Amino acid sequence: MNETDFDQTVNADLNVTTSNSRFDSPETLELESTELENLPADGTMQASEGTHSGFVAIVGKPNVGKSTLLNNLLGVKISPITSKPQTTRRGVRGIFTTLERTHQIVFIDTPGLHKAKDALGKYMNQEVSSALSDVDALVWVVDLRHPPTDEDGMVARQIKSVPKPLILVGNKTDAAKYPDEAMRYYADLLGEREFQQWMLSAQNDTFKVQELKAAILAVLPENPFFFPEGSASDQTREFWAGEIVREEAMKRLEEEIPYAIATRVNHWHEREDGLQKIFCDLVVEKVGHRAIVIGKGGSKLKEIGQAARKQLEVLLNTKVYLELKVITMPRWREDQEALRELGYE
Ligand SMILES: Nc1nc2c(ncn2[C@@H]2O[C@H](COP(=O)(O)OP(=O)(O)OP(=O)(O)O)[C@@H](O)[C@H]2O)c(=O)[nH]1
Ligand SMILES: [Mg+2]
Repeated sequence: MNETDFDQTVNADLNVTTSNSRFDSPETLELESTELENLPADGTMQASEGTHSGFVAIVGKPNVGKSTLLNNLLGVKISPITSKPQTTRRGVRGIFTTLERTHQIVFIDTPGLHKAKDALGKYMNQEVSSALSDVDALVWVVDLRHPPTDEDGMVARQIKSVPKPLILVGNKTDAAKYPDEAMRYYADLLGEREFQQWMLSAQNDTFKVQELKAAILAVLPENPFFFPEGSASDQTREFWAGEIVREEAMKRLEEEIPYAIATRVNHWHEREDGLQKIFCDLVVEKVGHRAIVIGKGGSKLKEIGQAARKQLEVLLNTKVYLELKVITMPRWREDQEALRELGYE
């Protein structure tokens, strides 16, 4: 999309509606679960001879740049990115197949491993363990601006026992004062464990990120492809769009509120002229939070909605109508049923 196309689309209407009950949202609407691309071809894997493929988990503590790295490895926005820790909540797969159709990497972007305080946090850490339970290679991302913390120690302990090729990626070299020293501290946490190491800026070093991808391709075992060629992710388009809305909301909210927000796309309608009509709930935990998310005269919600719609329009390369509805689900982060309803299961 060029600059002119973009200008034409930003003026589309934005509808903002609000509500304060978890029961008055259109939860009963059926999700049209159209995949962003395609789901794994279960039982129909392409048994091409001599292909290499595998699952590669991207792990690390929160906020080190795992999702930034994934998006840049793929050149596609798969995962949300914010400056706030614990942005990624669910393991998300991003798929890369070489043009020659000889290799396929199924990356798994994982939530940051941390000391969980609630059921959501436990779910997030569980997502990391489950990603690690069946991988062919591991990428451990660390933040070279700082020496390791307890949380890095937790990650190192978990990955040390996984007997698969390990690549340690020291990230944020652009902003690190003592990257070499920091890298040595992180490497020390791995003890005698064998690993390759890379230092780069996931955000800026396009060339190095592609070199890293080549290094990952080189360690893939011989396997048939797990996903059809052309697949980009295993997420539904609804989940993916909800993540874009959550990203824009998290960026604009402070203190505990970003963590108490969830999003859920209830309905997605594609009009004949190509307009994508997306109806999304923004879930908060408290009535007080609801007021902040809406803002004076609806200003904050409008800002979130406009930014999310703009991003969706660019990423989908088409016009988008986005309707946001704020609903309150008290203590949803502690409520297993609510977590399931919100896609965290
Ligand atoms: N300076 C600098 N910042 C970076 C780099 N890579 C990522 N960041 C920033 O680090 C912050 C966290 O990035 P994410 O990609 O969301 O990190 P994450 O590890 O996925 O975080 P969680 O999902 O919360 O675990 C964002 O503000 C990014 O813009 C980098 O190479 N240099
Ligand atoms: Mg992330």
